[in-house]
Amino acid sequence: MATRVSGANAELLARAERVMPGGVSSPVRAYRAVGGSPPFIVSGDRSRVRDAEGRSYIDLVCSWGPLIAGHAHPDVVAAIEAQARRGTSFGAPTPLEVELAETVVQGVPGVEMLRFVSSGTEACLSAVRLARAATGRDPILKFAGCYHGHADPLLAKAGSGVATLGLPDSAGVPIAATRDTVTVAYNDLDATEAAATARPLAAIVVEPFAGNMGCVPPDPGFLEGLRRISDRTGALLVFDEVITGFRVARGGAQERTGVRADVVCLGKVIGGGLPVGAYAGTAAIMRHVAPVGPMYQAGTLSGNPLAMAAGLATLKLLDAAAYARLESLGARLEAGLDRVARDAGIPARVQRVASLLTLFFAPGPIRNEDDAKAADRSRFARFHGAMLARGVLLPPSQLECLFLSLAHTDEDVDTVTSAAALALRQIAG
Ligand code: KE4
Repeated sequence: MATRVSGANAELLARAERVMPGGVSSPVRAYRAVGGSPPFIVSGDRSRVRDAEGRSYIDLVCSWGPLIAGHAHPDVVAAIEAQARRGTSFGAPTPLEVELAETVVQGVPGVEMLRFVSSGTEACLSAVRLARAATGRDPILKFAGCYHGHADPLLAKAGSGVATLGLPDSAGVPIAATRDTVTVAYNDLDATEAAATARPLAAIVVEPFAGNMGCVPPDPGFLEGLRRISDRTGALLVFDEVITGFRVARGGAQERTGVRADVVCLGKVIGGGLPVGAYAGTAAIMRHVAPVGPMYQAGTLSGNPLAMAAGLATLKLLDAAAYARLESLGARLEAGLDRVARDAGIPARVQRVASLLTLFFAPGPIRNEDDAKAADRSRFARFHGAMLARGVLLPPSQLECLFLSLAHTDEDVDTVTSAAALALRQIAG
C-alpha cells in the first residue's frame, strides 16, 4: 500500500521533479522500490525527523548510517557552529584533519595512515586505484550485492560463470571500465578461490558485513578465507567499511571479526552527517599516494573543517558504553520484530549485526544477493507504507538496512515493534 504524500510534500515533489531527476539527489530516496512518494524532511531531533507537513517519524534511516549519535546532537551542532565561525574551508592542511586522522588511525586496527575524501564512493574508487598502483595488477574482484559507490570499475555485475569478467551494471559505464572487474557470489569462497587463481588480482573488495542487499553477515570462515586467498595470491584485501566503520565496533568489522584487511574504506559515521570518506592502510601501502608516491588522487573539499569537526564530535561519543547501548537497542528491535512477524504468521526473518538490521520477508537465511532478491519485495513495499503511515520511517528498500542511533530509546524501539505488529497484520493477506 503505497502512501501518496499530499499537501506540502506533494508540492515540493512536483517542484523537485522539474529540476532534479526523480526529484531526488540520490535514487533510493525516490521510493521507486516501495512505491508512493517520499516525505520531504525538514528537521531532525534525536531519534525523530519531521516532514514538510509537520508529521513526525521515528527515523530508522539515520541518513543511511552517519547519524549514529542521532539528529542534531548538541555536541555535533556546537562543533560545526564553532568551526563555521572560524571559516568553512581553506584548501589547506588544518589541525582538525590531523586530529581526526589520528583518532581514526587509533581506532581502526592495522592502519597507520589515511587520506580523507568527501564520500564513500571516492574512498572506494581511490582504494581500487591504490591497490592497482601497489600491486601493478589491474583485475579486481567484488561480490554481487555489495555496493561500493558509483565509480565505473565498481558498477559491474556478474558475468556468466565464475571467471567471466564483469559487465557494466549501469548505462554510461564502458565495457572497458568493468572488463577487469570479476564479480562472484557473497559467501562463496570456492568461487573466489577460482577467480583469484584464474588471474592475479590487484584487490578483493568486500563489505565485511554486507549492508547493501539488506544485512547479510559473512558465513563463519568467509572473511578468514578471503584473508588466506589474499595472502596466497598477493591480492590486497580491501574492507569497504563505509557502513560498518565505527558502527559495528569502535574498530569496525576488523575488531568484530579479528580479520585484518590491507586497505579499509570509511565514510558515514566518521563525518557525523557531513560529507566525509577516507581510505586507510599501512604506511607502506599509503606511501603510494601522491604527493609521496605516484598514485594520484585529490579533492577540493577533502578534509573539510566542518566535516572534520562533526566527525570528531561524533567519534568522541562512541565509547564502550555507547557500543553496548547500540547492541542492546539492536537486540531489542530484532527480538521485537521476530516476535511480531511470528505472531502474524508471516515468513520473515531478521538479520542483524550490532545496530544494523534488516527484516527480510523470506523464510530462510539470506546469504547472498540471489537469496536477498528472492525475498518478497512487494510485501516489504506494503510493510514500508504501513509503517510510514504509523510514523516510522524505514529505508525504502528491502535491500537496505535499518540503522539505530544512540538517540533511540527503548520506548522508540517498542513503539516501532508495536507499529510493526499492526502493519504486519494489515499486510498479512
Ligand atoms: P557514498 O558515495 O554514498 O557516500 O558511499 C558509497 C558507499 C560505499 N560503500 C558502502 C558499503 C555503502 O553502503 C555506500 C553507500 N550506501 C548507500 C546506502 N546503502 C547510500 C545511500 C544512497 O546511495 O543514497
